[in-house]
Amino acid sequence: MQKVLGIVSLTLTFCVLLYLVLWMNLSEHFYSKSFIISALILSPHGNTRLHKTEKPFHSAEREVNITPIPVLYKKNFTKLPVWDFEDVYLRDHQARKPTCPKSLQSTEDPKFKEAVLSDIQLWLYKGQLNITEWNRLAHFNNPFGFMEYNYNEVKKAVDLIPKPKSSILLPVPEGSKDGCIHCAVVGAGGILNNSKMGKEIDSHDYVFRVNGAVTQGYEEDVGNRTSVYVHTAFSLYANMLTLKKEGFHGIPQNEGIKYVMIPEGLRDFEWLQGLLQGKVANGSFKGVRPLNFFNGNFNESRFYVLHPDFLRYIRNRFMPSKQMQDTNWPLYRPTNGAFALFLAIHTCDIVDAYGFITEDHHKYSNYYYEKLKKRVIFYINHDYGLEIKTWKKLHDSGIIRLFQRH
Ligand SMILES: *[C@@H]1O[C@H](CO)[C@@H](O)[C@H](O)[C@H]1NC(C)=O
Ligand SMILES: *[C@@H]1O[C@H](CO)[C@@H](O)[C@H](O)[C@H]1NC(C)=O
Ligand SMILES: *[C@@H]1O[C@H](CO)[C@@H](O)[C@H](O)[C@H]1NC(C)=O
Ligand SMILES: *[C@@H]1O[C@H](CO)[C@@H](O)[C@H](O)[C@H]1NC(C)=O
Ligand SMILES: *[C@@H]1O[C@H](CO)[C@@H](O)[C@H](O)[C@H]1NC(C)=O
Ligand SMILES: CC(=O)N[C@H]1CO[C@H](CO)[C@@H](O)[C@@H]1O
Repeated sequence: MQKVLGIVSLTLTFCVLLYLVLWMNLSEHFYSKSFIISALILSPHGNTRLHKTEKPFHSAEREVNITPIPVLYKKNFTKLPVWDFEDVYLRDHQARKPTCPKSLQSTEDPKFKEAVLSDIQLWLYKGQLNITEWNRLAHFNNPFGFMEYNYNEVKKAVDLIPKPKSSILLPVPEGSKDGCIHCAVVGAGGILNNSKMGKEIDSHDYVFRVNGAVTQGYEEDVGNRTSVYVHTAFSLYANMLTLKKEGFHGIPQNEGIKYVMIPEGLRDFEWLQGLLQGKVANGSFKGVRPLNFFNGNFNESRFYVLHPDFLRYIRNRFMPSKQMQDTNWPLYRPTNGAFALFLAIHTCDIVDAYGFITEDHHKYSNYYYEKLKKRVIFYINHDYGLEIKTWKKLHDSGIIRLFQRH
């Protein structure tokens, strides 16, 4: 038996190598230097050390007549493939420059300072996706890129996404005394049950919420304001169906609210096309009218879609999981709450996190809005142990303040 397994795995390895060699030859006209798969080395801090080539990835000479690269398939890789341009991200020249002396961006924490890119491109919108960009992003699995997808399908959707008037999600509030943006990010953790944190949460300049952001009936514990609502197509759709009796009658509607979508996979691009054109034409949400979920409060100028580069940067530099090293690698991604928290870290100066997972999570219910205590459900596509450690570390190093109970 072992012998057979050995032969099978050898053969598989050989096939993958052969495929890569062939593919490298095919794609040589894109990259002067062929890519190298290097091992992803996780430092104890959680940062990623990646092999880098001497040459930057974008090179302007090869813009003419290029076509999308041949499709790469997740199942041809037994662990996360790491390309030499893995850790290269789009940057935003118009990124916010904090005016706040106490901004978390000016932390002395050496590990954080080394990892953070304060001008990382946050948003994906029309015109950004051309073939050069596609051929870079098609190397990364969703939601970190477009591996296995079709250029025309994704491009059709991306080219409908309105370009934000400004890269800056949240302005420094008028009349601010310290020039700082104070944000609360509220996860759904059961730790908030009976916490009486509502007033404190609402006293921030801005309140981020995510997924099933039920507030009605839980105001004392979680507050009632929402300034930024972070979601995926699935989280909107599923929470609307399942959380009605918990008081989730629709997504938050506060005046001026900003909606931020995490494009999780192809179905999100299908959803986006439906949102911006009327009805979803294909896929899991076929026939759905996404606009209905916004109860007439949808406004293109307050709608944002996160860029796959931002999501990959968060995974690579702050939340690389051991799961990326096994065959289930394509499943792993940080939770929507994690992306929301890192979005706040990149758009606010002072960030307080509530309802995020802690070491003592077994003491609390899974979600704050549950009537009966339920254990925290660990889904295979997330690494909860890593999230616990990450929030604790950010708290201990003074980057964020994490709500904990003892
Ligand atoms: C492709 O898009 C990227 C990112 O938006 C941009 O930097 C680059 O100049 C574009 N290339 C072409 C040929 O339009
Ligand atoms: C939140 O609650 C406060 C006080 O209970 C109320 O004055 C305010 O209108 C509520 N805000 C929203 C957005 O519901
Ligand atoms: C989506 O539907 C349209 C029209 O029905 C069709 O032309 C297109 O190929 C479909 N795309 C996918 C991905 O199925
Ligand atoms: C959309 O939001 C912007 C910015 O808040 C506002 O100026 C505009 O009037 C809104 N449009 C509609 C149709 O509500
Ligand atoms: C919420 O907290 C109250 C008071 O501590 C407790 O009685 C209740 O069981 C908790 N609910 C859940 C779902 O854990
Ligand atoms: C080299 C190799 O194994 N290629 C395979 C990658 O996955 C696709 C789709 O499943 C197959 O068609 C290829 O043969």
